[in-house]
Amino acid sequence: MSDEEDDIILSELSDDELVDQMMDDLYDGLKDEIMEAVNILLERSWEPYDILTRPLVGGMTIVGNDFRDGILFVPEVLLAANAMKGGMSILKPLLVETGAPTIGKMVIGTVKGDIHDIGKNLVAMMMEGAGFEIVDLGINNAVEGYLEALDKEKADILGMSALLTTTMPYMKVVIDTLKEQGKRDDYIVLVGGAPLNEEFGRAIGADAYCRDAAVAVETAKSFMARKHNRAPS
Ligand code: B1M
Repeated sequence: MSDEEDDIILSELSDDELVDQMMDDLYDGLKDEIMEAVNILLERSWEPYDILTRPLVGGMTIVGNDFRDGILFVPEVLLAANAMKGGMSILKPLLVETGAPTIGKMVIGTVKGDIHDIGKNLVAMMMEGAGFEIVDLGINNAVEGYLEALDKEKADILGMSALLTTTMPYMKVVIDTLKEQGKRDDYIVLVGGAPLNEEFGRAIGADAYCRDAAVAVETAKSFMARKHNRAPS
Protein backbone atom coordinates (compact mmCIF):
# COMPACT_ATOMS: atom_id res chain seq x y z
CA MET A 1 0.00 0.00 0.00
CA SER A 2 1.38 3.47 -0.85
CA ASP A 3 1.80 6.26 1.74
CA GLU A 4 -0.94 8.13 -0.03
CA GLU A 5 -3.35 5.24 0.47
CA ASP A 6 -2.25 4.98 4.12
CA ASP A 7 -3.49 8.50 4.65
CA ILE A 8 -7.00 7.84 3.43
CA ILE A 9 -9.53 7.65 6.23
CA LEU A 10 -12.47 5.82 4.72
CA SER A 11 -15.02 7.14 7.20
CA GLU A 12 -14.20 10.73 6.23
CA LEU A 13 -15.03 10.22 2.54
CA SER A 14 -18.40 11.20 1.07
CA ASP A 15 -20.57 8.35 -0.21
CA ASP A 16 -19.49 8.86 -3.83
CA GLU A 17 -15.81 9.13 -2.88
CA LEU A 18 -16.12 6.01 -0.76
CA VAL A 19 -17.70 4.05 -3.63
CA ASP A 20 -14.84 5.11 -5.92
CA GLN A 21 -12.29 4.22 -3.23
CA MET A 22 -13.92 0.80 -2.76
CA MET A 23 -13.63 0.10 -6.46
CA ASP A 24 -9.92 0.98 -6.24
CA ASP A 25 -9.49 -1.15 -3.12
CA LEU A 26 -11.28 -4.09 -4.73
CA TYR A 27 -9.02 -3.73 -7.74
CA ASP A 28 -6.02 -3.83 -5.36
CA GLY A 29 -7.44 -6.83 -3.48
CA LEU A 30 -7.60 -5.00 -0.14
CA LYS A 31 -10.04 -7.18 1.77
CA ASP A 32 -9.80 -5.39 5.16
CA GLU A 33 -10.46 -2.01 3.56
CA ILE A 34 -13.42 -3.40 1.63
CA MET A 35 -14.92 -4.86 4.79
CA GLU A 36 -14.40 -1.59 6.67
CA ALA A 37 -16.03 0.38 3.87
CA VAL A 38 -19.01 -1.98 3.67
CA ASN A 39 -19.58 -1.42 7.39
CA ILE A 40 -19.34 2.36 6.92
CA LEU A 41 -21.97 2.29 4.16
CA LEU A 42 -24.22 0.14 6.34
CA GLU A 43 -23.85 2.65 9.18
CA ARG A 44 -24.88 5.31 6.66
CA SER A 45 -28.09 3.33 6.10
CA TRP A 46 -27.22 2.02 2.63
CA GLU A 47 -29.30 -0.95 1.52
CA PRO A 48 -27.16 -4.14 1.46
CA TYR A 49 -28.26 -4.80 -2.13
CA ASP A 50 -27.02 -1.37 -3.25
CA ILE A 51 -23.64 -1.99 -1.59
CA LEU A 52 -23.40 -5.31 -3.43
CA THR A 53 -24.29 -3.91 -6.80
CA ARG A 54 -22.59 -0.48 -6.86
CA PRO A 55 -19.09 -0.73 -5.38
CA LEU A 56 -18.66 -4.53 -5.30
CA VAL A 57 -20.16 -5.84 -8.55
CA GLY A 58 -19.24 -2.52 -10.21
CA GLY A 59 -15.62 -2.91 -9.05
CA MET A 60 -15.50 -6.52 -10.19
CA THR A 61 -16.61 -5.45 -13.66
CA ILE A 62 -13.56 -3.18 -13.93
CA VAL A 63 -11.34 -6.04 -12.71
CA GLY A 64 -12.93 -8.29 -15.37
CA ASN A 65 -12.26 -5.82 -18.16
CA ASP A 66 -8.60 -5.41 -17.19
CA PHE A 67 -8.22 -9.19 -16.83
CA ARG A 68 -9.60 -9.57 -20.36
CA ASP A 69 -7.24 -6.89 -21.66
CA GLY A 70 -4.16 -8.51 -20.09
CA ILE A 71 -3.61 -5.70 -17.57
CA LEU A 72 -4.41 -7.91 -14.57
CA PHE A 73 -3.43 -11.55 -14.12
CA VAL A 74 -4.86 -14.52 -12.18
CA PRO A 75 -3.13 -13.81 -8.81
CA GLU A 76 -4.41 -10.22 -8.79
CA VAL A 77 -7.90 -11.29 -9.80
CA LEU A 78 -7.89 -13.89 -7.02
CA LEU A 79 -7.05 -11.17 -4.51
CA ALA A 80 -9.86 -9.00 -5.86
CA ALA A 81 -12.24 -11.97 -5.64
CA ASN A 82 -11.14 -12.55 -2.05
CA ALA A 83 -11.80 -8.91 -1.18
CA MET A 84 -15.24 -9.18 -2.81
CA LYS A 85 -15.99 -12.28 -0.75
CA GLY A 86 -14.99 -10.38 2.42
CA GLY A 87 -17.60 -7.72 1.61
CA MET A 88 -20.19 -10.35 0.71
CA SER A 89 -19.66 -12.14 4.04
CA ILE A 90 -20.87 -9.03 5.90
CA LEU A 91 -23.83 -8.53 3.59
CA LYS A 92 -25.01 -12.15 3.47
CA PRO A 93 -26.78 -12.28 6.88
CA LEU A 94 -28.46 -8.98 6.07
CA LEU A 95 -29.73 -10.20 2.72
CA VAL A 96 -30.88 -13.50 4.13
CA GLU A 97 -34.08 -12.82 6.02
CA THR A 98 -34.71 -15.17 8.88
CA GLY A 99 -38.05 -16.73 9.55
CA ALA A 100 -39.42 -16.13 6.05
CA PRO A 101 -41.61 -18.98 4.81
CA THR A 102 -39.79 -21.20 2.30
CA ILE A 103 -40.97 -20.57 -1.25
CA GLY A 104 -39.11 -23.50 -2.78
CA LYS A 105 -35.83 -25.38 -2.80
CA MET A 106 -32.99 -24.83 -5.25
CA VAL A 107 -29.90 -26.89 -5.90
CA ILE A 108 -27.25 -24.62 -7.41
CA GLY A 109 -23.69 -25.14 -8.58
CA THR A 110 -21.07 -24.06 -11.08
CA VAL A 111 -20.64 -26.59 -13.90
CA LYS A 112 -17.82 -29.04 -14.47
CA GLY A 113 -14.51 -27.48 -15.47
CA ASP A 114 -15.42 -24.08 -14.05
CA ILE A 115 -14.22 -22.68 -10.74
CA HIS A 116 -15.88 -19.24 -10.85
CA ASP A 117 -18.22 -18.93 -7.89
CA ILE A 118 -18.76 -15.28 -7.00
CA GLY A 119 -21.85 -14.81 -9.17
CA LYS A 120 -23.25 -18.19 -8.14
CA ASN A 121 -22.74 -17.27 -4.47
CA LEU A 122 -24.49 -13.97 -5.03
CA VAL A 123 -27.47 -15.72 -6.64
CA ALA A 124 -27.60 -18.23 -3.75
CA MET A 125 -27.48 -15.40 -1.24
CA MET A 126 -30.24 -13.39 -2.90
CA MET A 127 -32.44 -16.44 -3.37
CA GLU A 128 -32.03 -17.34 0.29
CA GLY A 129 -32.89 -13.78 1.21
CA ALA A 130 -36.07 -14.07 -0.84
CA GLY A 131 -37.17 -17.19 1.07
CA PHE A 132 -35.77 -20.07 -0.97
CA GLU A 133 -33.96 -22.99 0.62
CA ILE A 134 -30.56 -23.35 -1.04
CA VAL A 135 -28.36 -26.38 -1.49
CA ASP A 136 -25.05 -25.05 -2.79
CA LEU A 137 -22.95 -27.68 -4.54
CA GLY A 138 -20.01 -25.32 -5.04
CA ILE A 139 -17.87 -25.41 -8.17
CA ASN A 140 -16.84 -27.93 -10.83
CA ASN A 141 -19.99 -30.06 -10.75
CA ALA A 142 -20.43 -33.11 -12.92
CA VAL A 143 -23.87 -34.21 -14.07
CA GLU A 144 -23.98 -37.08 -11.55
CA GLY A 145 -23.56 -34.66 -8.63
CA TYR A 146 -26.40 -32.42 -9.82
CA LEU A 147 -28.75 -35.36 -10.35
CA GLU A 148 -27.96 -36.97 -7.03
CA ALA A 149 -28.53 -33.70 -5.14
CA LEU A 150 -31.80 -32.94 -6.96
CA ASP A 151 -33.13 -36.35 -6.06
CA LYS A 152 -31.87 -36.42 -2.48
CA GLU A 153 -32.98 -32.88 -1.68
CA LYS A 154 -36.33 -33.14 -3.47
CA ALA A 155 -35.53 -29.80 -5.05
CA ASP A 156 -37.90 -27.67 -7.12
CA ILE A 157 -35.23 -25.77 -9.01
CA LEU A 158 -31.87 -26.56 -10.58
CA GLY A 159 -29.60 -23.52 -10.94
CA MET A 160 -26.44 -23.78 -12.99
CA SER A 161 -23.70 -21.20 -13.39
CA ALA A 162 -20.93 -21.02 -16.02
CA LEU A 163 -18.48 -18.19 -16.65
CA LEU A 164 -16.45 -19.70 -19.47
CA THR A 165 -17.47 -20.16 -23.08
CA THR A 166 -15.77 -23.56 -22.85
CA THR A 167 -17.88 -24.73 -19.87
CA MET A 168 -21.30 -23.32 -20.75
CA PRO A 169 -22.11 -26.21 -23.16
CA TYR A 170 -21.92 -28.55 -20.16
CA MET A 171 -25.28 -27.19 -19.04
CA LYS A 172 -26.82 -28.95 -22.03
CA VAL A 173 -25.20 -32.23 -20.95
CA VAL A 174 -26.99 -31.92 -17.60
CA ILE A 175 -30.34 -31.03 -19.18
CA ASP A 176 -30.06 -33.80 -21.79
CA THR A 177 -29.31 -36.32 -19.04
CA LEU A 178 -32.41 -35.18 -17.14
CA LYS A 179 -34.40 -35.71 -20.35
CA GLU A 180 -32.92 -39.17 -20.93
CA GLN A 181 -33.88 -40.18 -17.42
CA GLY A 182 -37.42 -38.82 -17.84
CA LYS A 183 -36.86 -36.25 -15.09
CA ARG A 184 -36.66 -33.01 -17.04
CA ASP A 185 -40.18 -31.90 -16.17
CA ASP A 186 -39.64 -32.55 -12.46
CA TYR A 187 -37.49 -29.44 -12.13
CA ILE A 188 -37.41 -25.78 -13.07
CA VAL A 189 -34.01 -25.29 -14.71
CA LEU A 190 -32.49 -21.80 -14.46
CA VAL A 191 -29.11 -20.92 -15.92
CA GLY A 192 -26.83 -17.91 -15.64
CA GLY A 193 -23.31 -16.56 -16.04
CA ALA A 194 -21.65 -13.73 -17.93
CA PRO A 195 -21.18 -15.44 -21.35
CA LEU A 196 -24.78 -16.76 -21.56
CA ASN A 197 -27.80 -15.12 -23.10
CA GLU A 198 -31.49 -15.86 -23.58
CA GLU A 199 -30.97 -17.55 -26.91
CA PHE A 200 -28.44 -19.94 -25.40
CA GLY A 201 -30.81 -20.71 -22.52
CA ARG A 202 -33.56 -21.56 -25.00
CA ALA A 203 -31.25 -23.60 -27.23
CA ILE A 204 -30.10 -25.90 -24.43
CA GLY A 205 -33.63 -26.43 -23.13
CA ALA A 206 -33.44 -24.45 -19.87
CA ASP A 207 -36.63 -22.89 -18.52
CA ALA A 208 -34.95 -19.49 -18.30
CA TYR A 209 -31.70 -17.60 -18.55
CA CYS A 210 -31.18 -15.18 -15.63
CA ARG A 211 -29.10 -12.09 -16.35
CA ASP A 212 -28.33 -11.40 -12.70
CA ALA A 213 -29.21 -12.39 -9.16
CA ALA A 214 -32.26 -10.13 -8.96
CA VAL A 215 -33.65 -11.61 -12.18
CA ALA A 216 -32.96 -15.10 -10.84
CA VAL A 217 -35.08 -14.35 -7.75
CA GLU A 218 -37.97 -12.91 -9.77
CA THR A 219 -37.84 -15.75 -12.32
CA ALA A 220 -37.73 -18.43 -9.64
CA LYS A 221 -40.65 -16.83 -7.80
CA SER A 222 -42.77 -16.65 -10.93
CA PHE A 223 -42.05 -20.29 -11.90
CA MET A 224 -42.85 -21.44 -8.36
CA ALA A 225 -46.15 -19.54 -8.43
CA ARG A 226 -47.07 -21.25 -11.71
CA LYS A 227 -46.04 -24.63 -10.30
CA HIS A 228 -48.33 -24.15 -7.27
CA ASN A 229 -51.20 -23.08 -9.51
CA ARG A 230 -50.78 -26.29 -11.50
CA ALA A 231 -50.66 -28.54 -8.44
CA PRO A 232 -53.87 -30.49 -7.74
CA SER A 233 -55.80 -29.06 -4.77
CO1 B1M B 1 -11.97 -15.90 -14.82
N1 B1M B 1 -12.56 -15.50 -16.63
N2 B1M B 1 -10.75 -17.27 -15.50
N3 B1M B 1 -11.29 -15.99 -13.01
N4 B1M B 1 -12.92 -14.30 -14.46
C1 B1M B 1 -13.65 -14.54 -16.79
C2 B1M B 1 -15.00 -15.26 -16.77
C3 B1M B 1 -13.32 -13.89 -18.20
C4 B1M B 1 -14.54 -13.35 -18.95
C5 B1M B 1 -12.23 -12.82 -18.00
C6 B1M B 1 -11.90 -12.08 -19.26
O1 B1M B 1 -11.18 -12.59 -20.07
N5 B1M B 1 -12.45 -10.90 -19.37
C7 B1M B 1 -12.62 -15.10 -18.95
C8 B1M B 1 -13.55 -16.01 -19.74
C9 B1M B 1 -13.44 -15.83 -21.23
C10 B1M B 1 -14.27 -16.79 -21.98
O2 B1M B 1 -14.67 -17.83 -21.56
N6 B1M B 1 -14.56 -16.39 -23.18
C11 B1M B 1 -11.96 -15.82 -17.79
C12 B1M B 1 -10.89 -16.74 -17.92
C13 B1M B 1 -10.32 -16.90 -19.31
C14 B1M B 1 -10.36 -17.47 -16.83
C15 B1M B 1 -9.25 -18.50 -16.86
C16 B1M B 1 -9.28 -19.50 -18.01
C17 B1M B 1 -7.91 -17.72 -16.81
C18 B1M B 1 -6.68 -18.54 -16.87
O3 B1M B 1 -6.44 -19.38 -16.04
N7 B1M B 1 -5.92 -18.26 -17.88
C19 B1M B 1 -9.44 -19.22 -15.48
C20 B1M B 1 -10.44 -20.39 -15.61
C21 B1M B 1 -10.46 -21.26 -14.40
C22 B1M B 1 -11.60 -22.25 -14.47
O4 B1M B 1 -12.74 -21.92 -14.15
N8 B1M B 1 -11.31 -23.46 -14.90
C23 B1M B 1 -10.05 -18.12 -14.68
C24 B1M B 1 -9.87 -17.95 -13.31
C25 B1M B 1 -10.40 -16.93 -12.56
C26 B1M B 1 -10.06 -16.69 -11.10
C27 B1M B 1 -9.85 -17.97 -10.30
C28 B1M B 1 -8.80 -15.85 -11.06
C29 B1M B 1 -11.26 -15.79 -10.63
C30 B1M B 1 -12.43 -16.59 -10.04
C31 B1M B 1 -12.51 -16.48 -8.53
C32 B1M B 1 -13.83 -17.00 -8.03
O5 B1M B 1 -14.88 -16.96 -8.67
N9 B1M B 1 -13.76 -17.51 -6.82
C33 B1M B 1 -11.74 -15.22 -11.96
C34 B1M B 1 -12.58 -14.08 -12.07
C35 B1M B 1 -12.90 -13.36 -10.77
C36 B1M B 1 -13.09 -13.64 -13.31
C37 B1M B 1 -13.87 -12.33 -13.63
C38 B1M B 1 -12.80 -11.23 -13.63
C39 B1M B 1 -15.00 -11.92 -12.73
C40 B1M B 1 -16.11 -12.95 -12.54
C41 B1M B 1 -17.00 -12.48 -11.42
O6 B1M B 1 -16.86 -12.92 -10.30
N10 B1M B 1 -17.87 -11.49 -11.74
C42 B1M B 1 -14.44 -12.65 -15.08
C43 B1M B 1 -14.64 -11.44 -15.94
C44 B1M B 1 -16.11 -11.02 -16.04
O7 B1M B 1 -17.02 -11.79 -15.85
N11 B1M B 1 -16.30 -9.78 -16.38
C45 B1M B 1 -13.58 -13.77 -15.52
C46 B1M B 1 -18.75 -10.88 -10.74
C47 B1M B 1 -20.04 -11.69 -10.61
C48 B1M B 1 -20.95 -11.04 -9.58
O8 B1M B 1 -20.69 -11.71 -11.86
O9 B1M B 1 -20.18 -14.17 -12.23
O10 B1M B 1 -21.26 -12.78 -14.06
P1 B1M B 1 -21.09 -13.06 -12.64
O11 B1M B 1 -22.52 -13.43 -12.01
C49 B1M B 1 -23.68 -12.66 -12.20
C50 B1M B 1 -24.49 -13.08 -13.45
O12 B1M B 1 -23.73 -13.64 -14.46
C51 B1M B 1 -25.55 -13.99 -12.91
O13 B1M B 1 -25.82 -13.43 -11.63
C52 B1M B 1 -24.59 -13.00 -11.04
C53 B1M B 1 -24.85 -11.89 -10.07
O14 B1M B 1 -25.54 -10.81 -10.64
N12 B1M B 1 -25.28 -15.42 -12.69
C54 B1M B 1 -26.31 -16.32 -12.52
C55 B1M B 1 -24.13 -16.09 -12.54
N13 B1M B 1 -24.36 -17.37 -12.29
C56 B1M B 1 -25.68 -17.55 -12.27
C57 B1M B 1 -26.45 -18.70 -12.04
C58 B1M B 1 -27.82 -18.58 -12.07
C59 B1M B 1 -28.44 -17.35 -12.33
C60 B1M B 1 -27.68 -16.20 -12.56
O15 B1M B 1 -28.52 -19.71 -11.83
C61 B1M B 1 -29.86 -19.64 -11.63
